[in-house]
Amino acid sequence: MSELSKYVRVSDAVREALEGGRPVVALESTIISHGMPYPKNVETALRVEEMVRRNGALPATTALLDGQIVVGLTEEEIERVGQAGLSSTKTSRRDIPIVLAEKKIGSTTVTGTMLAAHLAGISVLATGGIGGVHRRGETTMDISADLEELSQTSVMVVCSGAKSVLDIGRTLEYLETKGVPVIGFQTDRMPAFYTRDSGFSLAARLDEPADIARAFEIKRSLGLSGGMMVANPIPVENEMDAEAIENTIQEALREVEDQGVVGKDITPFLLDRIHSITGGKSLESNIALVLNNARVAALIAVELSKESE
Ligand code: PSU
Ligand code: MN
Repeated sequence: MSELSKYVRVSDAVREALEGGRPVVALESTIISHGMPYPKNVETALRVEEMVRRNGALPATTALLDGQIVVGLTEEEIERVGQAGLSSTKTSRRDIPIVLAEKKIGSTTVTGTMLAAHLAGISVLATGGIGGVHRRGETTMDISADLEELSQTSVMVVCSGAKSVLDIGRTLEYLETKGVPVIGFQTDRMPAFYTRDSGFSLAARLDEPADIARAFEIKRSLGLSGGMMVANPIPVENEMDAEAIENTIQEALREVEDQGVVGKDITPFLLDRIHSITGGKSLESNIALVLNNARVAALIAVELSKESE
């Protein structure tokens, strides 16, 4: 690990694992603060960490606390972020300096977590879904910073694609333009979070964690900048009905419009509305897919640690 800024704190366990070349998986915290209600969020975060451990890697949940980016939260710190919930600051790249200066609680988005992981020397990140180009993004220009971060920061993001609240076609176009590899894990189709197939096909598919690890290692070895997205579909038994989800999303999008929700509040608002409208059913699917992503991310991190031996 290179010399760390005093604004970054890496837990002892994570530092030792990285120094020993052992596998580590970074985990985001916006999903905890803004993606699920308390206390289900904390319970899920701890289950996700356990899933990473059970598959041979060390979890490193990240957040901004007391003026530092913390990589490898303790259970108490996860509880702190979970309790803070929506009163914590959803922290993307642009927010980091301000949240640190104000010593606020900041939960990291995929972007924030990629940055934190990269600073600490972690290569693999697990999450639920990434942000992307929003529907009507061609006029609103609402495009998640996650896409830009994937284009510049060398961290692999294991996710279940992007929610179809987004414009998945344009999200894929954007990633292609930015040179971000999008690899289907055991699938040829871009998943849409609650469903396994968004209707869009992927240019690349790899079936083995070792192959994905090798591709990442090759990209890094060649000095090709940016990250990589691994699209891991929701398990079949947890998949939701595509039409029901689409109707729910349409309803939630109308509410965004009616209530004038803008900027970074849009994604958490949509997530919350979808959970309410589906009566918590989508929350269960959400948890299932995150656990599955944590599992696959750990398997890849294990292979990656062999690659770089
Ligand atoms: N999509 C989800 N669940 C989430 C998020 C996105 O299905 O919790 C969170 C992630 O932290 C992601 C962020 O990085 O929202 C993207 O927010 P925005 O669209 O404002 O960039
Ligand atoms: Mn946005």
